[in-house]
This record gives sequence, structure tokens and C-alpha cells, in this order.
Amino acid sequence: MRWLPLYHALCFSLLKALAHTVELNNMFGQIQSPGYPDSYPRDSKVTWNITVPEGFRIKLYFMHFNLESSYLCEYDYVKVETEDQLLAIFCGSENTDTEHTPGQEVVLSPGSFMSITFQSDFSDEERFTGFDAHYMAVDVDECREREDEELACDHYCHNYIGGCYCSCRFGYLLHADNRTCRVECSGNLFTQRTGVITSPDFPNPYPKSSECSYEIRLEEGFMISLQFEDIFDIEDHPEVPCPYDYIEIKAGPKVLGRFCGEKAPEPINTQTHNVQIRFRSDNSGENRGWKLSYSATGEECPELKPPVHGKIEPLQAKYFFKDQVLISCDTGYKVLKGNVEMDTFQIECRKDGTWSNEIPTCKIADCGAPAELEHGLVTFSTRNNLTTYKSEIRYSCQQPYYKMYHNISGIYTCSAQGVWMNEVLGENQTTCLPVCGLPKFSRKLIARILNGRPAEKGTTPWIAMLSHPNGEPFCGGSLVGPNWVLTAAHCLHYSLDPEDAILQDFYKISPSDFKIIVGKHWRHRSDETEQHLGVKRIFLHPLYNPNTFENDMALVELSKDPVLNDFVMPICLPEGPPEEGTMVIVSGWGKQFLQRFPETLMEIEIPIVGHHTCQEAYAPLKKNVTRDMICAGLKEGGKDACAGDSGGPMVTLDNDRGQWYLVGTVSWGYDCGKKDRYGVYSDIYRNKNWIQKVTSKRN
Ligand code: 4AZ
Repeated sequence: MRWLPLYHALCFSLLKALAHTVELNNMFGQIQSPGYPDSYPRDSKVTWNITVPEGFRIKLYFMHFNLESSYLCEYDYVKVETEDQLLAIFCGSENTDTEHTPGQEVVLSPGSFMSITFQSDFSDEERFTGFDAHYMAVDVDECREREDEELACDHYCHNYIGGCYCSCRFGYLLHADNRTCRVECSGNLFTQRTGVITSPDFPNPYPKSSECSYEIRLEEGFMISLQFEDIFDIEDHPEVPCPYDYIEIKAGPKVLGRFCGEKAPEPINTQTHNVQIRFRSDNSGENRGWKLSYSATGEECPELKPPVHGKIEPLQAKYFFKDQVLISCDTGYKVLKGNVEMDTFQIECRKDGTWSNEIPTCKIADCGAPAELEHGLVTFSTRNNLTTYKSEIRYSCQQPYYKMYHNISGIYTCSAQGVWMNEVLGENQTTCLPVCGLPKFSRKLIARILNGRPAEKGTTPWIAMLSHPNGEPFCGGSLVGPNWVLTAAHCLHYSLDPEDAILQDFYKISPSDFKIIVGKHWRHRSDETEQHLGVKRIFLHPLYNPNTFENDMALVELSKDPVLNDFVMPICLPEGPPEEGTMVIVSGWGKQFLQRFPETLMEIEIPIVGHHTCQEAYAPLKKNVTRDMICAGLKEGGKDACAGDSGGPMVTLDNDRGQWYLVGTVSWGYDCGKKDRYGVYSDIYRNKNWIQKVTSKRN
């Protein structure tokens, strides 16, 4: 039973005097009813205003609670509230239908402020011990709080004490709203004639807050068609057309769209070569976007017909602007444009629907007139002397004095490239080389030549006479190529001071100081068959020693090729070294016994002498017979070369081949025909490489 508050108004000023407010700013603390743990006084009112920093909330819980119980806590109570919201009101010591004790309950403030008011009325029916409560500031998980709200982070949310912030997945940028994730998707340029464009991340939902731009920029003359494919899903609105996300297409002066929703636009023929597409998304929605393929066509060009013997690539039923075709001809044919021959020709379809050029024709490859062959001739194997593709010609050499190089076939065929081709030499021309060492005339006298004898005319067609301009012969030589005469080096210089170690240029004979006569038999009398030739160049052996006569060898290049015939023919170079005892023939117009010159060419037949024998024979005379020298002659003397024979040939017959070979050239000796004094000759085989090297460079 309670007293009705008759004195209520009287006591008002007293009550007011007991009320007070406590301001609390700590992060935690304890609040207790006045007098705790003793019973609280009557008519008491205390308010605790707890304020914690922004971003925190206040957690309040009671360790002890014992207040007077009243209906709806109208007498004594503890009230928990914010500035504008009642959070809880507690009284009593146990829960009933109408009263509520805090128990284990925790009161959490929605913000950083909490006000707790303890109130006791005037009555004093029972002793109540009041309450003991604790409070603490707790951090707010803003991420969780925002989860269901419009403010939620687009991708990731990070909580921190006092707040939270958003971040985006790789490839995305945080929008200025600090919440949504956008992509950088502006300035995409497409210059190919076909292509596919999609919204970012298609077919996954496109990013928010993005402004994408795409441009298809083709050459003037093209017309771009657009076609949306697959999924089309752009956020829309039931009443307002495309207010949030949309595609807008600018084609020349026209603007198409905005497009949004789930129904793709119909194919669009833009009629222009430049299209700009803008795609915009706002900060909300999960839509899958769009995929667009484009292609471009231009004016059609007229049908093409390949030329006769030719083809067009690629071969199509229709050609449009920018299409290119390559015209080429069948094997053996060349593309002919104007007067110019080429392998291929390209034309292009222009924007006005015409071809850039006319189709060229195909002309059969022509090798033209075959080159002439020195000492040879060419005959046509195909009818009408044709020189076109697959025609055949045959080169042959002037027989019997010339033969084809390496015995190859002289057949050349006109190739598809328009050049005469030989299966061995390719494009290179064959050469006619003189036949060597096969004289038409052979010696009639089978008997051994005893003291030397006049040669029979035509049996030594390789012999060359080196003659002063006045007609006086001074040395011999051998024709070893079409225009090369091999002789002794000492024939081509004047005698020099023995002290002179090197052969000075001024000692050397110059090409104009002498001439070479081939086809010669008589010494002084003229021969019907003789040919006089000028000298072009002289090559002394690089290791020639004028003091010791080592490498006494020289090559003379004739100013023109002598005509080869039965009396003029080169001698062959040896295939192997000379063998002791081999019989050789030495020819020349040199001195005979009694110091007389012969009337005709003379020859002797003598054996090759062993190197050692020869060295020993010359040892008493302090003459050195070196490795590049060969000796020949008889121990008893008699048959020998002599003054004027120098440079002349020493040859041998290869019986197996029936062909004559040059073994040596007359070089030196002590006197002539003396006993134990052999004739000394330069070894040709040893110097074959040098001879071949020099004579291979024609000109
Ligand atoms: C010379 O004076 C010469 N007996 C050539 C050969 C010989 C001697 C002299 C060999 O050309």
C-alpha cells in the first residue's frame, strides 16, 4: 500500500535539491546508486551522462541490481537512454510481466552517448541496496552495420576503430564515392574490319560507376554494321527509359539509343565508317552487360577473270573495297604489265568500286638469244629456234682442237625464270678448252734419235719461239693454254750483276721487247703455218732466283688466242712427278755442235736422270741442283740442250693415254753435251699449282 502523494508539490523543491548530474568521458567506468552498497536514500535522482569518442558505442551491464519494484517502474527505477531514445528502464529485483531487471542483459548504445538516470521516490517501505553497473566503450563494426544498407562497399570493406573504408578487386578503381568499384574503360579504339566488343567482365556483371567508350574507326569507304549477341542485360527502370545504365551509339551525325533492359537492339547498319559507343553504369545493380560484334563492308568491285596461263589469289565470288588480289602466272610465264615483266602484280578494290589497275597478261618466259661461246657454237634443239620456256640449245666446241670443259653436256634449257640452265653448271656458261698433247702427226722414225735430229713438222705443235722484234729467236717455250706460253724465267731478263740478290724491274724484258711465234718449224725461213703473237703480260715465278736458277719458270700471256690447228696445239700438264729413266723429248732451235744454229726445229730423246746422280755430277762445280730441278741426258754426253733452247719443252708420251705431257723446261747446264754433265730442267709437276693459278685468271 502506498501513500497518495499529498505532499508531493510541497516536497518538490526538496527533491530537486537532491538531483544531480555526473558527466563521464572515460572509455570505461563504474556507476553505483548513491550510498551503495548500503540502501539508497529516498527522493534521490542521479544522472550519469557518458560520452565516448565518435565511432564507439557504450556497453553497459549490471553486477548487482536491487530496487523497489513498482508497476511499470513508476517509483524507483534506472533508465537508460540516448538524447532521443529510451533504451531500457529497470526496477525491482526480478523480472515480472510489467517490470524488468537487467540480469545478464547488456545495454548497447547506438551512438557514442548514453545517459543513465537513477530515481528513488519518497517512500521508504523496505531497504533496497540499489545497483552496481559497469560501462565501457566498444568499437563499432561499421562494415557489418552497412552490410544491408545502400552504403555497403562494392567489393571489400575494412573495419577500423572509429570507422571503415572500402577497397576494390584487382583491375578496379575505387570511385569518388569511396564505395563503388569502377573500371577504366575509356578510349578503346578498334581499327580492324571485324571485331567483338563487350562490356567489362562480360558475361559477369559489369562494374559500377563506370563510363566506358569504344570507337570503331575505319577508312572512309567502309560501312559498319553492328549486331548484339548472346546476353543483353543492362539495368533499366519500369517507367523512366534507361535512367541508370545504358549504351549510346553515335554513328556519324546520328545518335542511337539509349539502350538498356534485357532485349537486345536489332542489328544496326550505321552507314558510316566511324562509330562511337558509350556505355555508362551507375553505382548500383548487378547486371551482366552486353556483347556486340561488328563488321564492315565497302563498295563491290567487278568480277575478275584470271589471265590466260595465270591465276588470281584469293579467288572469290565477290570483292569489296580494300580487297587485294595477287595475279601470278603459271610456271614458265611472267606477268607482263606495260612493257615490264615481273613475278606478281597486285591490284586493289577502291572505295568507288573500281579496281586500281587492269588485270595484266601472262607472257611465256624468254631466255633470249644464247650467248656466243668462244671456240664453240650453239645449235637449237627445238623447232623454229625457240628461246622460250623449256626450249633447248646445245653448245659444242670447235673439234678437234677444242673440247668442252670437264666433258659436261653442252645442253642448256630455258628455265621458268627466263635463263638458260645447264644441269651441272646452272646459269654459268660452259667453256671450250683447247685439246692438249694430241698432235695429228706422229714421228715416222721409230729408231732412237741418236745425236739429235730435225723434228718432223707438226709433231711438236706446242712449241713456241720467243723472238726479238728483228726476227732473231732467243728462247723456246710451250703453249700450255689457249693464250699462255710457259718458258724459262731467265729468258725474260737481261743478265744481272751476280751481287744483285733481287731481280730489279729494270733488268726485266717488257712485253713489247719480244714476240711469240707458234706453228713454227724453220728457224729463220718463214712457215706457212706460223702465227705471230704479241705479249700481254709476263709472270715470273715468285720464287725464281736468277743467281741459282731455282724455279726458273715464267708464264707469258699472249695478247690474243692463236688459232689452234694441226700445227698449233697446247701441251698437257703432267699428272704425276717424273720418274728416273723415263724417256723424254727435248726440242728447240738452240745451238748445235760447232756452235751452229740449225735450220729447223731439232729434237733429242734422252732419259730422266736420278736427282742424286745429277747432284753428284754438279758437286765438283759447286752448282746446286735443287728439288725443283730435273736432270736428263746421258752419262757419256752427246745429246743435250744448248744455248737458245732455254724455256723449250721437255715432253713425254703417256702410252696408255696416247697423249703428250710437259715434264720440264730447258733451264741450264755446264756447257752442252759434255760427259757427266746433264742438262737441267725446271720441274713442271712441282709447279703445276702455280701454273694453273696464273693461267686460270683470263684477262
Ligand atoms: C743455255 O745457255 C743453255 N746443256 C741451255 C741448256 C744447257 C746449257 C745452256 C744445257 O740456254
